[in-house]
Amino acid sequence: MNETFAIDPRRIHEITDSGYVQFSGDFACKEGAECIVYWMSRDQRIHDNWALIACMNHSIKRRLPIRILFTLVPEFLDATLRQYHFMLHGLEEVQKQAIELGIPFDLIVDKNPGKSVIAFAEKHKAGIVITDFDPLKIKLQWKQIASIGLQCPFYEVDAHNVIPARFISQKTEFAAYTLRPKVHRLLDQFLVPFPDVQLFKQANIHLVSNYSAKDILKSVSVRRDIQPVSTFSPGPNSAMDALRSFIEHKLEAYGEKRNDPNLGNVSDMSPWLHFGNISSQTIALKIKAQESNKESIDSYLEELIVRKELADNYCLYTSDYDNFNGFHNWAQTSLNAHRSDIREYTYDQSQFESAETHDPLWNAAQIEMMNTGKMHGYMRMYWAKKILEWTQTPEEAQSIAIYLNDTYELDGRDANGYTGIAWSIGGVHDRAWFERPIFGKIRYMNANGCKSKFDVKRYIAKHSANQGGISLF
Ligand code: FAD
Ligand code: FO1
Repeated sequence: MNETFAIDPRRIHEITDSGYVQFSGDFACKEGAECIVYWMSRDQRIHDNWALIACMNHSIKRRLPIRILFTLVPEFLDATLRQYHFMLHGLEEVQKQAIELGIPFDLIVDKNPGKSVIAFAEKHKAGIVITDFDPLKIKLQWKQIASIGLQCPFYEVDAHNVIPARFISQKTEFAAYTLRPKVHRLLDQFLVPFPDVQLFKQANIHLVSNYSAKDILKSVSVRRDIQPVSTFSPGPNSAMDALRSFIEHKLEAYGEKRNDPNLGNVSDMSPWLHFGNISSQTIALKIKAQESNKESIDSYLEELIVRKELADNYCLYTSDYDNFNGFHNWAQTSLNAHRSDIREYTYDQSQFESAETHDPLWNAAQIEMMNTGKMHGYMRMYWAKKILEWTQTPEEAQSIAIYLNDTYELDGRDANGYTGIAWSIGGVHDRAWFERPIFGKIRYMNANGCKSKFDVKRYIAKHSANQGGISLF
């Protein structure tokens, strides 16, 4: 095949030692190169992946084969066996799909990914290294190390957002209402069908899929007391199955029922979106094409595009996305004014972790997360806000919420999580509400509010400690 695929250059930035430079013109390539490397990280999939499509274009233009590299760190934020099990089984499938296209897929275990990509590029005489976009600090550090040592051009492609995060805004957006008009203005330019990469094939006869998740799991040093869950099966194929099932059975009533944690009338896409097993653009294209309830389609796309991409914007431009300093001034002032308010209840991290508060509704949410690896979205707001109410300081609350979220959620360690917790505890992307103890002007939520929304007793009964299912402790 010799014609290249269409890709919007606004997705692409060159990573230079003076930072990220909006791409223009053609990719430079190192002389005497023997391959093009896709350093895969956030977007763990072969299909509908703009970073891989960019590699294919340069493979075609320069007649150089692609190699995919995944650098596995033995520990990643608060990830446990649960998340590594999901990710590595997903990567087994990704490797198989790469090999179907004749693309070698290497997985290297190294606590310093930046260094291992430099060595890999040298070993395979890479002419270009392309990686995918990720706003988390840890990933920016990895790329910083790589960019210093790489002896070839290094590019980043936003394969995670429908509208590239670095392009849609150059600052922290105040709230959804400031980002939404930009999304709606640009959506037609970016919500476009993906090229079919099946047309791309590399002649590689001796490729074998030689990684087993089981073996690699032995080399990671993570907590193993938090078991894998059977509620979500990993990988791109399962992601597509779940999407089809959502469209068929739940999309119609999404608008009306999505906030009722007893009904589970949500897409459950977040674990696969987090690990990049499916692109939000693929989901958006399929949802938009449905002849379904317009209010449900609109509210789903609002969450999938505006809310999700607002989270990337927050983490990209607010390096304090995981701490108190990231909150708006009004929120910091207000929370500070209530630091010495009496807390009727206070719990420490381990009491929260073992769902031992006085509140059966909160405990049920914690148990749902520990048992299934995914707490219902409505309950996450209540869950985080109660941690603010039952800890001595907002800093402690945020740190406990992040720890629990990133330890037990399959979709944790994600821009959506840091932003969701900052929204709940620090009013980020929210407005000031009338003043009250402890919360100050941060939006308050209580069990009565939940009772007016859904059958709280039923939710508690379903997720109680002595309920059947995986043993908790
Ligand atoms: P659906 O309702 O089916 O939505 C589809 C997709 O839209 C989601 O997968 C997600 O990508 C996006 N989306 C939906 N709601 C939000 C939102 N509020 N913010 C950003 N994107 C959204 N999401 C995570 O992916 N990982 C987390 O760790 C996480 N932690 C959270 C913690 C708190 C305290 C709060 C308030 C929210 C958190 N969220 C997190 C956001 C949201 O709750 C989840 O994305 C959603 O519940 C995932 O389930 P779903 O895919 O079934 O959602
Ligand atoms: N990305 C990597 O490139 N290498 C890893 O070893 C790795 C481990 C990992 C474990 C749990 C988890 O939730 C995410 C992990 N990621 C890893 C990052 C992931 O691919 C996403 O890029 C980010 O977490 C989302 O921003």
